[in-house]
Amino acid sequence: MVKGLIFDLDGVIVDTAGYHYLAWKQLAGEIGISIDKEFNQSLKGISRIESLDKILIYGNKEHIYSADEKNRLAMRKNEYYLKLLDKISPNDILPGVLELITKANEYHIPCAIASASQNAPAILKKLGIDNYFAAIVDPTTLKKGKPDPEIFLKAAELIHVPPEYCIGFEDAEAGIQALKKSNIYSIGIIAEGPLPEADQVYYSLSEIDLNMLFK
Ligand code: B16
Ligand code: MG
Repeated sequence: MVKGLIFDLDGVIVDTAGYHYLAWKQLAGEIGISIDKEFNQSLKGISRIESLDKILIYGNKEHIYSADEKNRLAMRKNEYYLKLLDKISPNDILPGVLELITKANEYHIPCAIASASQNAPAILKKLGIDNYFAAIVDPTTLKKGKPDPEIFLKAAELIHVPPEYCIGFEDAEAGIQALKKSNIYSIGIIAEGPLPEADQVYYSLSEIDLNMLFK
């Protein structure tokens, strides 16, 4: 029986991956590293600083910057990203999201956000759906990112629902692995690559039969 829903943000509720890519591409270009869309796939679902580390390793520049310099680079990328995010509006909510969270609210099933993004509260506000969520995990409070289960276990705790009564929605492999380790039933939303470890997969949340889900 479903008693709580836990959502990843980027790739599940809104497609911000393209904006992350453009912002990283600009930053990486400025420090002499060229990244492409295929490489960007490996940044999905992982934190800002881990993404920067991966880019530096990819460009053989992992030993050049101090921790402070890396923080400044990550902040600069976030400024580029926030500028791009200016454009987002409720029209960018991915298909099926509104129907799902509306129905969940009707049934008094709490919804939570388990996103690696520190920008999640601002993005949900811009999309006009922040009120649908009973909890948003603050990723800065976590010891480990996905694929560690911590973020999903925290989300379940915040909505007071045992993990085994939750369903988690994810578009990244690391997120599906985190759900598995949390003992949360996983629904994978496929953007590009397959998600073989997910319990169920869809191309869009709009394909889900809500009557079946809440049965
Ligand atoms: P920020 P998700 C993740 O969102 C993105 O997929 C990932 O590419 C990004 O690096 C991460 O958020 C951190 O985002 O820089 O905004 O804090 O998929 O976990 O919702
Ligand atoms: Mg995601």
